[in-house]
Amino acid sequence: MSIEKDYKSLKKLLKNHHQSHILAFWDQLNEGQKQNLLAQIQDLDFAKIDVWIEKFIKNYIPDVIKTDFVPASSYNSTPLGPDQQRKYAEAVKLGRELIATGKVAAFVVAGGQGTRLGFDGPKGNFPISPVKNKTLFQIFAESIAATSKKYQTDCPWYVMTSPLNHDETIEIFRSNNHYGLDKNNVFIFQQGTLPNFSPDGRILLAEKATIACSPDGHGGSIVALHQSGALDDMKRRGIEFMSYWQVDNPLINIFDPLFIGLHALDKAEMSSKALIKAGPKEKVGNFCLVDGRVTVIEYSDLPDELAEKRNPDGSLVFELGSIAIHIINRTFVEKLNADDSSLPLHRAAKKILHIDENGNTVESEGIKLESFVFDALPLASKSIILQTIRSEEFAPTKNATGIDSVETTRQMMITRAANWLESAGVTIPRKPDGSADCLLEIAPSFALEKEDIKEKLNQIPDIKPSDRIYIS
Ligand code: UD2
Repeated sequence: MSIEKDYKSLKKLLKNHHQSHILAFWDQLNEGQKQNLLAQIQDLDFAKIDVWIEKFIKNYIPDVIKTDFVPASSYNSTPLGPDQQRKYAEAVKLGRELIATGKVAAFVVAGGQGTRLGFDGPKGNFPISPVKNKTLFQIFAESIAATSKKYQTDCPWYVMTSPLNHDETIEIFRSNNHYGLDKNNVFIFQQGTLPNFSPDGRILLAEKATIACSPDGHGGSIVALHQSGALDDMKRRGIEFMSYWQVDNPLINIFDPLFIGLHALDKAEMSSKALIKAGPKEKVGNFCLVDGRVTVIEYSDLPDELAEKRNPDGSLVFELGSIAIHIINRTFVEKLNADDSSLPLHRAAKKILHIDENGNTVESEGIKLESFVFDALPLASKSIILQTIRSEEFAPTKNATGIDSVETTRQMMITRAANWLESAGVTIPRKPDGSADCLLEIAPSFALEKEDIKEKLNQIPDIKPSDRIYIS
């Protein structure tokens, strides 16, 4: 069909859906721009968009949180009693076997915008390590390489990007020689996007020939894993489990035999790690049981009186926080795609850059829609939760300063390194407040867990106050 014919039919379609303004600048566009804009319009699913506009914009009523939910139960970070001790030991053995036989892949979601950090470019390229200034991607890559070496296997790595940062991410991996990994074992793929809306339900334009879109949330990974061919690639390699984490957390223990083993022993389809929340309103999801199914209720959706509710011993009733670390079965994601079980959308009112009716760029409040991967948990036939220890595994870099910032993450990396060394018998100089009086960094190739240090004590130098020490 010619451009003009397409234009006419799409103009009619847009009129029927009250979105005619998308073609307002048509006469000012060159041929390439016209084709490009028509292709974007053709990609939009107006039947769904009409429903979203009704549900999330015109008649928006915040989801009523069901009152009949209770806190979810979990495995403790260390076994409670001899039976559990035996089970944990069995799980670790099984987890190690699954890693060694190439059944587990690494999967990081890195498609977000990272607006809060104020860093230009993919967040994975943010330099974070306290001594060597390694980037998040490099730390993950070195952990994956060290695991592959330890277990004498190839651990493939799947990296989800979005159209916002895909090309840059590819270039970062290429120019860093895939951080020494075999590039055939690194699969970088893009998630989808959803259009942005004005508060009165119009689809916004980013430019005269470009519809304003945002990544469709980390829940978009379920469909993107399928559409990108990542699931097929996993199947071909014999991968059964994905170890899922977020790009902002350098303390992640990507291949944790205990977590993988418990998940597999309990025949779960999607499982989670949790930590005890630092306070009632910590910005992490809350693990609950809704109709008997493990469900995450986001911090912003948990009513204050429930968030503050305490047990007689003073602990929070909803104390289990979600830190977005999961084991997900490949077959579970295949099933969700085969059944077309799309995850629910969530609405976020945010400042959005777009052009106004005169073609001028403006920033104003609009509506973004996204899905969350944890909404797949209630769809899993079985889901377990394993508690972990904050100082061991969770230090998200979300903000430039303050809570969950570059500074707190670096400090937690030093603290963990100091704790690991000290538990192996190394003397760490400490400040009066108990924090390490030195900058420390342990390369993943040296130790993936604290037990790895004991065998290498002779390679560790004396550590004096104010030292900067990199142990590799
Ligand atoms: C997320 C969780 C929160 C808690 C916290 C732990 C949500 C809604 N909340 O909060 O419960 O677990 O993390 O740190 O998830 N991403 C994509 N594509 C997207 C959007 C995000 O790949 O379209 C990635 C992003 O690159 C990052 C991760 O998802 O790795 C989390 O995104 P975030 O920083 O926006 O999540 P946050 O802090 O709201």
